[in-house]
Amino acid sequence: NDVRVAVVGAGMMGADHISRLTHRVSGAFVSAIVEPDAARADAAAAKAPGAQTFASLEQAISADIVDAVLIATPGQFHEPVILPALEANLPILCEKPLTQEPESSRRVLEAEQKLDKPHIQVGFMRRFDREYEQLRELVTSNDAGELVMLRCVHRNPSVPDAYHQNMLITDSVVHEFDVAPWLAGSDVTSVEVKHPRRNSLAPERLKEPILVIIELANGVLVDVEMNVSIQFGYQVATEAVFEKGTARIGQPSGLERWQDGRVFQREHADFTTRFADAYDTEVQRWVRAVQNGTNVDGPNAWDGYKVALACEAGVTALNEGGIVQIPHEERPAFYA
Ligand code: ISE
Repeated sequence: NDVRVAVVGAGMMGADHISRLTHRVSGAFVSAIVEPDAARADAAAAKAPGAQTFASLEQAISADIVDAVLIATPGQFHEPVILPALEANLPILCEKPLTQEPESSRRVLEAEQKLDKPHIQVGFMRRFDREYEQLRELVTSNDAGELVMLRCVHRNPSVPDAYHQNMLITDSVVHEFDVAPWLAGSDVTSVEVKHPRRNSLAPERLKEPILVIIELANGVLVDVEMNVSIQFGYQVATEAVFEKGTARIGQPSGLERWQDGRVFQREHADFTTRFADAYDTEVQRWVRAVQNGTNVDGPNAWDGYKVALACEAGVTALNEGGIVQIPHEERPAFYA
Protein backbone atom coordinates (compact mmCIF):
# COMPACT_ATOMS: atom_id res chain seq x y z
CA ASN A 1 0.00 0.00 0.00
CA ASP A 2 1.14 3.52 -0.72
CA VAL A 3 2.44 5.30 2.35
CA ARG A 4 0.22 8.25 3.35
CA VAL A 5 2.66 11.01 4.29
CA ALA A 6 1.84 14.09 6.35
CA VAL A 7 4.23 16.90 5.39
CA VAL A 8 4.63 19.41 8.21
CA GLY A 9 5.69 22.86 6.98
CA ALA A 10 5.08 24.07 3.44
CA GLY A 11 7.93 26.57 3.13
CA MET A 12 10.77 26.22 0.62
CA MET A 13 11.86 22.74 1.73
CA GLY A 14 8.34 21.47 2.51
CA ALA A 15 7.07 22.53 -0.93
CA ASP A 16 10.08 20.85 -2.53
CA HIS A 17 9.37 17.57 -0.69
CA ILE A 18 5.65 17.76 -1.56
CA SER A 19 6.54 18.03 -5.23
CA ARG A 20 9.05 15.16 -4.88
CA LEU A 21 6.53 12.87 -3.14
CA THR A 22 3.87 13.76 -5.73
CA HIS A 23 5.95 13.41 -8.91
CA ARG A 24 9.18 11.52 -8.36
CA VAL A 25 8.93 9.12 -5.43
CA SER A 26 7.00 5.89 -5.79
CA GLY A 27 5.12 4.07 -3.05
CA ALA A 28 3.90 7.18 -1.25
CA PHE A 29 1.71 10.25 -1.60
CA VAL A 30 1.02 13.39 0.43
CA SER A 31 -2.20 12.83 2.39
CA ALA A 32 -1.89 15.81 4.73
CA ILE A 33 -0.21 19.20 4.68
CA VAL A 34 0.22 20.71 8.11
CA GLU A 35 0.83 24.42 7.88
CA PRO A 36 -0.56 27.22 10.06
CA ASP A 37 -0.35 29.75 7.21
CA ALA A 38 -3.62 28.93 5.38
CA ALA A 39 -2.68 30.59 2.07
CA ARG A 40 0.58 28.68 1.97
CA ALA A 41 -1.19 25.44 2.89
CA ASP A 42 -3.77 25.88 0.10
CA ALA A 43 -1.11 26.70 -2.48
CA ALA A 44 0.78 23.52 -1.55
CA ALA A 45 -2.39 21.39 -1.52
CA ALA A 46 -3.34 22.59 -5.00
CA LYS A 47 -0.21 20.85 -6.27
CA ALA A 48 -0.71 17.59 -4.37
CA PRO A 49 -3.87 15.76 -5.45
CA GLY A 50 -5.47 13.98 -2.49
CA ALA A 51 -3.84 16.14 0.18
CA GLN A 52 -5.93 17.70 2.94
CA THR A 53 -4.71 20.69 4.94
CA PHE A 54 -4.50 20.95 8.73
CA ALA A 55 -3.35 23.53 11.24
CA SER A 56 -1.71 20.93 13.52
CA LEU A 57 -0.27 17.44 13.19
CA GLU A 58 -2.53 16.19 15.98
CA GLN A 59 -5.58 17.04 13.82
CA ALA A 60 -4.17 15.15 10.84
CA ILE A 61 -3.43 12.12 13.02
CA SER A 62 -6.98 12.19 14.46
CA ALA A 63 -8.36 12.15 10.90
CA ASP A 64 -6.71 8.74 10.54
CA ILE A 65 -5.01 9.49 7.22
CA VAL A 66 -1.34 9.43 8.25
CA ASP A 67 1.16 6.53 8.04
CA ALA A 68 4.36 8.58 8.25
CA VAL A 69 5.48 12.16 8.89
CA LEU A 70 7.95 14.33 7.00
CA ILE A 71 8.94 17.38 9.05
CA ALA A 72 10.15 20.41 7.12
CA THR A 73 9.61 23.28 9.54
CA PRO A 74 12.54 25.41 10.80
CA GLY A 75 14.67 23.61 13.41
CA GLN A 76 13.24 25.36 16.49
CA PHE A 77 9.81 23.85 15.71
CA HIS A 78 10.92 20.22 15.34
CA GLU A 79 10.52 18.92 18.90
CA PRO A 80 6.80 19.88 19.28
CA VAL A 81 6.04 17.94 16.08
CA ILE A 82 8.34 14.96 16.69
CA LEU A 83 6.87 14.18 20.11
CA PRO A 84 3.21 13.71 19.05
CA ALA A 85 4.35 11.75 15.97
CA LEU A 86 6.34 9.37 18.19
CA GLU A 87 3.39 9.16 20.56
CA ALA A 88 1.31 7.95 17.59
CA ASN A 89 4.06 5.43 16.71
CA LEU A 90 4.65 7.00 13.28
CA PRO A 91 7.91 6.83 11.27
CA ILE A 92 9.45 10.28 10.85
CA LEU A 93 11.77 11.87 8.32
CA CYS A 94 12.88 15.06 10.04
CA GLU A 95 14.71 17.74 8.08
CA LYS A 96 18.03 18.78 9.64
CA PRO A 97 18.69 19.55 12.42
CA LEU A 98 17.01 16.98 14.68
CA THR A 99 16.55 19.80 17.20
CA GLN A 100 18.62 22.89 17.88
CA GLU A 101 20.13 21.98 21.26
CA PRO A 102 21.41 18.74 22.86
CA GLU A 103 18.84 19.10 25.66
CA SER A 104 15.80 18.96 23.38
CA SER A 105 17.48 16.20 21.33
CA ARG A 106 17.86 14.16 24.53
CA ARG A 107 14.11 14.52 25.20
CA VAL A 108 13.44 13.22 21.69
CA LEU A 109 15.81 10.25 22.19
CA GLU A 110 14.11 9.40 25.45
CA ALA A 111 10.64 9.43 23.86
CA GLU A 112 11.83 7.37 20.89
CA GLN A 113 13.43 4.71 23.08
CA LYS A 114 10.01 3.94 24.59
CA LEU A 115 9.14 2.44 21.18
CA ASP A 116 10.24 -0.95 19.86
CA LYS A 117 12.84 0.45 17.42
CA PRO A 118 14.11 3.74 15.93
CA HIS A 119 11.39 5.72 14.17
CA ILE A 120 13.32 8.88 13.24
CA GLN A 121 15.55 9.51 10.25
CA VAL A 122 17.27 12.90 10.08
CA GLY A 123 17.41 14.68 6.71
CA PHE A 124 21.15 14.95 6.21
CA MET A 125 20.82 14.55 2.45
CA ARG A 126 24.51 14.84 1.61
CA ARG A 127 24.92 11.17 2.58
CA PHE A 128 22.75 10.34 -0.46
CA ASP A 129 24.73 12.45 -2.94
CA ARG A 130 26.51 10.19 -5.44
CA GLU A 131 29.87 11.94 -5.14
CA TYR A 132 29.82 11.93 -1.33
CA GLU A 133 29.07 8.19 -1.51
CA GLN A 134 32.00 7.67 -3.87
CA LEU A 135 34.32 9.60 -1.59
CA ARG A 136 33.22 7.49 1.36
CA GLU A 137 33.89 4.33 -0.65
CA LEU A 138 37.38 5.66 -1.42
CA VAL A 139 38.05 6.27 2.27
CA THR A 140 36.80 2.81 3.23
CA SER A 141 38.74 1.04 0.47
CA ASN A 142 42.05 2.59 1.55
CA ASP A 143 43.02 2.76 -2.16
CA ALA A 144 44.66 6.15 -1.65
CA GLY A 145 45.95 5.30 1.82
CA GLU A 146 44.53 6.77 5.03
CA LEU A 147 42.48 9.94 4.96
CA VAL A 148 44.42 12.85 6.47
CA MET A 149 42.36 16.01 5.94
CA LEU A 150 39.05 17.23 4.54
CA ARG A 151 39.10 20.75 3.09
CA CYS A 152 35.50 21.88 2.71
CA VAL A 153 33.90 24.94 1.18
CA HIS A 154 30.25 25.68 1.92
CA ARG A 155 29.08 28.76 0.06
CA ASN A 156 25.64 30.35 -0.24
CA PRO A 157 24.96 33.35 -2.51
CA SER A 158 22.85 34.97 0.23
CA VAL A 159 20.57 34.00 3.12
CA PRO A 160 17.01 34.93 4.16
CA ASP A 161 16.23 37.75 6.65
CA ALA A 162 15.55 35.29 9.48
CA TYR A 163 19.10 33.90 9.25
CA HIS A 164 21.13 35.08 12.27
CA GLN A 165 24.76 34.70 13.33
CA ASN A 166 24.52 31.40 15.24
CA MET A 167 22.81 29.83 12.21
CA LEU A 168 26.19 29.85 10.47
CA ILE A 169 26.76 26.88 12.76
CA THR A 170 23.27 25.49 13.57
CA ASP A 171 21.78 25.80 10.08
CA SER A 172 24.79 25.56 7.78
CA VAL A 173 27.94 23.96 9.26
CA VAL A 174 25.46 21.46 10.77
CA HIS A 175 25.85 19.55 7.48
CA GLU A 176 29.63 19.22 7.84
CA PHE A 177 29.18 18.09 11.46
CA ASP A 178 27.19 15.16 10.08
CA VAL A 179 28.96 14.34 6.87
CA ALA A 180 32.62 14.71 7.90
CA PRO A 181 32.42 12.05 10.67
CA TRP A 182 30.41 9.87 8.27
CA LEU A 183 33.08 10.19 5.58
CA ALA A 184 36.00 9.72 7.94
CA GLY A 185 34.39 7.08 10.15
CA SER A 186 35.24 9.00 13.32
CA ASP A 187 33.53 11.35 15.80
CA VAL A 188 34.05 15.09 16.27
CA THR A 189 36.21 15.84 19.31
CA SER A 190 36.72 19.62 19.10
CA VAL A 191 35.68 22.75 17.20
CA GLU A 192 37.39 26.08 16.67
CA VAL A 193 36.19 29.10 14.68
CA LYS A 194 38.45 31.71 13.05
CA HIS A 195 37.30 35.03 11.60
CA PRO A 196 38.86 36.32 8.41
CA ARG A 197 38.17 39.85 7.17
CA ARG A 198 34.41 40.40 7.18
CA ASN A 199 32.59 40.42 3.84
CA SER A 200 31.19 43.97 3.59
CA LEU A 201 28.39 42.60 1.40
CA ALA A 202 27.08 40.43 4.26
CA PRO A 203 23.90 41.64 6.02
CA GLU A 204 24.85 43.92 8.91
CA ARG A 205 23.83 41.34 11.54
CA LEU A 206 26.33 38.76 10.23
CA LYS A 207 30.07 38.59 10.84
CA GLU A 208 31.16 36.20 8.13
CA PRO A 209 32.67 34.32 6.38
CA ILE A 210 34.07 32.07 9.08
CA LEU A 211 36.63 29.29 9.05
CA VAL A 212 35.67 26.31 11.17
CA ILE A 213 38.30 23.80 12.21
CA ILE A 214 36.97 20.43 13.28
CA GLU A 215 39.08 17.68 14.84
CA LEU A 216 38.02 14.06 14.65
CA ALA A 217 38.92 11.30 17.10
CA ASN A 218 41.09 9.50 14.50
CA GLY A 219 43.23 12.63 13.95
CA VAL A 220 41.63 13.70 10.67
CA LEU A 221 41.43 17.49 10.52
CA VAL A 222 38.52 19.18 8.74
CA ASP A 223 38.43 22.83 7.75
CA VAL A 224 35.24 24.47 6.54
CA GLU A 225 35.06 27.83 4.80
CA MET A 226 31.50 28.88 5.67
CA ASN A 227 30.38 31.74 3.52
CA VAL A 228 26.77 32.92 3.11
CA SER A 229 27.04 36.17 1.12
CA ILE A 230 29.28 35.15 -1.73
CA GLN A 231 26.83 36.34 -4.41
CA PHE A 232 27.92 34.19 -7.33
CA GLY A 233 26.02 30.99 -6.54
CA TYR A 234 25.62 27.93 -4.30
CA GLN A 235 28.71 25.77 -3.95
CA VAL A 236 29.45 22.83 -1.68
CA ALA A 237 32.76 21.16 -2.44
CA THR A 238 35.37 19.08 -0.66
CA GLU A 239 38.97 18.16 -1.28
CA ALA A 240 40.03 15.04 0.59
CA VAL A 241 43.74 14.64 1.30
CA PHE A 242 44.98 11.06 1.57
CA GLU A 243 48.43 9.58 2.13
CA LYS A 244 48.88 8.75 -1.57
CA GLY A 245 46.79 11.38 -3.31
CA THR A 246 43.78 13.67 -3.18
CA ALA A 247 40.17 13.59 -4.38
CA ARG A 248 37.67 16.33 -5.11
CA ILE A 249 33.87 16.36 -5.13
CA GLY A 250 31.31 19.09 -5.81
CA GLN A 251 32.99 20.69 -8.80
CA PRO A 252 30.77 22.43 -11.37
CA SER A 253 29.64 20.04 -14.08
CA GLY A 254 27.71 20.11 -17.32
CA LEU A 255 28.19 22.22 -20.41
CA GLU A 256 31.37 24.26 -20.61
CA ARG A 257 31.26 27.26 -22.87
CA TRP A 258 34.03 29.26 -24.51
CA GLN A 259 33.02 32.69 -25.75
CA ASP A 260 34.14 36.32 -25.76
CA GLY A 261 37.57 35.43 -24.37
CA ARG A 262 36.04 33.57 -21.39
CA VAL A 263 35.37 29.97 -20.36
CA PHE A 264 32.26 29.39 -18.29
CA GLN A 265 29.99 26.79 -16.80
CA ARG A 266 26.73 27.10 -14.89
CA GLU A 267 26.83 27.05 -11.06
CA HIS A 268 23.88 26.16 -8.81
CA ALA A 269 21.76 28.94 -7.29
CA ASP A 270 20.61 27.02 -4.19
CA PHE A 271 20.52 23.64 -2.45
CA THR A 272 17.25 22.45 -4.04
CA THR A 273 19.03 21.96 -7.37
CA ARG A 274 22.52 21.16 -6.06
CA PHE A 275 21.17 18.29 -3.98
CA ALA A 276 18.02 17.45 -6.00
CA ASP A 277 19.15 13.88 -6.75
CA ALA A 278 20.32 13.35 -3.19
CA TYR A 279 16.93 14.45 -1.81
CA ASP A 280 15.13 12.16 -4.29
CA THR A 281 17.23 9.16 -3.24
CA GLU A 282 16.89 10.02 0.44
CA VAL A 283 13.08 10.26 0.36
CA GLN A 284 12.67 7.21 -1.89
CA ARG A 285 14.80 5.06 0.40
CA TRP A 286 12.96 6.34 3.47
CA VAL A 287 9.60 5.42 1.87
CA ARG A 288 10.91 1.91 1.16
CA ALA A 289 12.11 1.62 4.78
CA VAL A 290 8.68 2.67 6.02
CA GLN A 291 7.06 0.08 3.73
CA ASN A 292 9.30 -2.73 4.91
CA GLY A 293 8.98 -1.75 8.56
CA THR A 294 12.62 -0.81 9.22
CA ASN A 295 11.60 2.89 9.35
CA VAL A 296 15.09 4.31 8.95
CA ASP A 297 17.58 4.04 6.09
CA GLY A 298 20.12 6.75 6.80
CA PRO A 299 21.19 8.95 9.72
CA ASN A 300 19.10 8.28 12.85
CA ALA A 301 18.23 10.35 15.91
CA TRP A 302 21.48 9.42 17.66
CA ASP A 303 23.40 10.85 14.70
CA GLY A 304 21.19 13.94 15.02
CA TYR A 305 22.03 14.20 18.73
CA LYS A 306 25.77 13.95 18.05
CA VAL A 307 25.42 16.79 15.57
CA ALA A 308 23.53 18.85 18.18
CA LEU A 309 26.48 18.38 20.57
CA ALA A 310 28.91 19.53 17.87
CA CYS A 311 26.71 22.55 17.08
CA GLU A 312 26.59 23.55 20.74
CA ALA A 313 30.40 23.48 20.84
CA GLY A 314 30.49 25.32 17.50
CA VAL A 315 28.26 28.14 18.76
CA THR A 316 30.46 28.55 21.85
CA ALA A 317 33.56 28.61 19.63
CA LEU A 318 31.91 31.16 17.34
CA ASN A 319 30.93 33.54 20.13
CA GLU A 320 33.68 33.05 22.69
CA GLY A 321 36.69 31.84 20.70
CA GLY A 322 39.09 29.09 21.66
CA ILE A 323 39.05 25.37 20.99
CA VAL A 324 35.90 23.79 22.40
CA GLN A 325 36.04 20.08 23.27
CA ILE A 326 33.17 17.64 22.91
CA PRO A 327 32.99 14.82 25.45
CA HIS A 328 32.63 11.31 24.01
CA GLU A 329 29.29 9.55 24.44
CA GLU A 330 28.73 5.87 23.73
CA ARG A 331 26.09 5.03 21.09
CA PRO A 332 23.24 3.15 22.83
CA ALA A 333 22.53 -0.38 21.53
CA PHE A 334 19.06 0.86 20.48
CA TYR A 335 20.79 2.93 17.75
CA ALA A 336 23.43 0.41 16.67
C1 ISE B 1 20.13 25.67 4.62
O1 ISE B 1 19.18 25.54 5.66
C2 ISE B 1 20.63 24.32 4.21
O2 ISE B 1 20.36 23.31 4.80
C3 ISE B 1 21.62 24.35 3.12
O3 ISE B 1 22.02 23.07 2.73
C4 ISE B 1 22.80 25.17 3.58
O4 ISE B 1 23.73 25.27 2.53
C5 ISE B 1 22.38 26.56 4.01
O5 ISE B 1 23.51 27.26 4.49
C6 ISE B 1 21.32 26.49 5.09
O6 ISE B 1 20.92 27.77 5.46
